[in-house]
Amino acid sequence: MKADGTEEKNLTNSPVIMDVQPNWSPNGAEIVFTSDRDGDNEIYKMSPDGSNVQQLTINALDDEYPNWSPDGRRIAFNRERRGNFDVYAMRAGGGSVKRLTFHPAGDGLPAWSPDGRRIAFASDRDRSPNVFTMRADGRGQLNRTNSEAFNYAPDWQPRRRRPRRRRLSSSGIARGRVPALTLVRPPEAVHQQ
Ligand SMILES: [Ca+2]
Ligand SMILES: [Ca+2]
Repeated sequence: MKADGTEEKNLTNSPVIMDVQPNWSPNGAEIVFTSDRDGDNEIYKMSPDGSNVQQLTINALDDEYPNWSPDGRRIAFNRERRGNFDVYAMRAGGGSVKRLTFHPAGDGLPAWSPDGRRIAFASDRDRSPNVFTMRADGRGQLNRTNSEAFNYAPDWQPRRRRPRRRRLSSSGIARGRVPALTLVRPPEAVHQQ
């Protein structure tokens, strides 16, 4: 649909199966999304008009919450294996899947930083859900919110041409040397273990 909410169009035309979590490619040419059309959640992509649907993951595990890297080359997502959610990334065309988190707690809802060098994600490894960041290769995982309150579903503030300040700006989020993180998704988006 248009940005103002008009001209809504069903792109996937699937009455029973669930197609959710759409995320645009940086160049606007494709949309990646999650669907359970083959029996469990997989990552797919398609053209903005709904054509050219391509399946990117094929397995018996739940693959969800795809998020496109700013350079368009990788897609981060979370995968559940035996009740353990972790963040993975793969090539935008599928394949070259790399696991980025290995903690037994729930790790998911990845979001690339605008410069593509870091990935924010939610994890409940410190008891309650918090927003973490890591480098794109999975190293350097840091708890950014460090709170007993629920913090999840991170997103990054888009880069401005002339940023006045480079800090985390959302309320309740620690300040650091990374662009602003905001919390955008509702509580039910977090997987309960
Ligand atoms: Ca799957
Ligand atoms: Ca995990």
